[in-house]
Amino acid sequence: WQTVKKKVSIIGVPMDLGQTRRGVDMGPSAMRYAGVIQRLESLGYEVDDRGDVEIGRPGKLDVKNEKNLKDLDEVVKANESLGNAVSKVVEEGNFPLVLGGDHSIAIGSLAGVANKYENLGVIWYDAHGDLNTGDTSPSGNIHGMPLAVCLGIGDSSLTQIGGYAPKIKSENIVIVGARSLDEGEKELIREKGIKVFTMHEIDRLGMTNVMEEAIAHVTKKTDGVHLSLDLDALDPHDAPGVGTPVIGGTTYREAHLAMEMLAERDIITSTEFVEVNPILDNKNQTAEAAVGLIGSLFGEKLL
Ligand code: 6HN
Ligand code: MN
Ligand code: MN
Ligand code: MN
Repeated sequence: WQTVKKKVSIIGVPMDLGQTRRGVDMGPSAMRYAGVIQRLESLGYEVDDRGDVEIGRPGKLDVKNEKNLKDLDEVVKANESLGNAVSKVVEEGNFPLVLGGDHSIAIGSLAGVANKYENLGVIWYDAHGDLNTGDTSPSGNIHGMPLAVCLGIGDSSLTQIGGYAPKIKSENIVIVGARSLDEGEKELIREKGIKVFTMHEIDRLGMTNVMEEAIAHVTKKTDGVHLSLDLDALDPHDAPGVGTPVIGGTTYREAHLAMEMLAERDIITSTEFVEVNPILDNKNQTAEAAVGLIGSLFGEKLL
């Protein structure tokens, strides 16, 4: 009964230089080990695993430069190659599924997809806004900056990855699950009028209404939607293997509901699952949660 579906191309990005907790480079392996390929194949997809993007090793770990951008050169280089790899997948008509790696890799994913659409929408499912720049970041960690970078805000070596900027417009973004925002990020959200569903709205309205509104928002003026899913959006109880856990997150079930609603509406045209850190995990629980969510996003149903 299975119908012919789009081919899914997997790209692993063992990137850990966008932050300072080692181990997130093992995220792609952990999700492969948790059966991501078999999961998609069992849903009737043809899966083509393109292996991993090469990540440079810095001479000294966590080098912070005068720009407050740690390991900038390596992060730029890796995201340029990721952008090229993703761009190729889209040109071949396949669906890009990017496995991270820390969230700095969203810069490369979006560089590879955004110029294939007139107006790309983005759902940023995350505890954080990832809207810092070197000027506002408390950490200098580039994984806290990719959404700003894709809006064209930040150091030009980052915003110009893929050779164009900006990748997306602020009106086509929705952040879901936020509960930790730095001052500069709050200012940017207000200034740009970025739509944010914090945990408060999720508690108050329920995930069903939040996702209805989020989907309406990102589909209004767009011709494609990228889902950037940071596992730390889930509560640390359900996803302990992440580098920057924040208490009070969405439950395992709420996250599945969100994915199931996206599958029903069939709006997602590319995605990445990031921040799985097996060293901080509990018996691969977080990678398994990620693979379960990927299953739901690709249409898995119990009956
Ligand atoms: N992430 N806002 C903090 C920072 O250092 O900029 C945390 C960022 C976390 C980023 O989880 O992808
Ligand atoms: Mn993030
Ligand atoms: Mn996060
Ligand atoms: Mn499910």
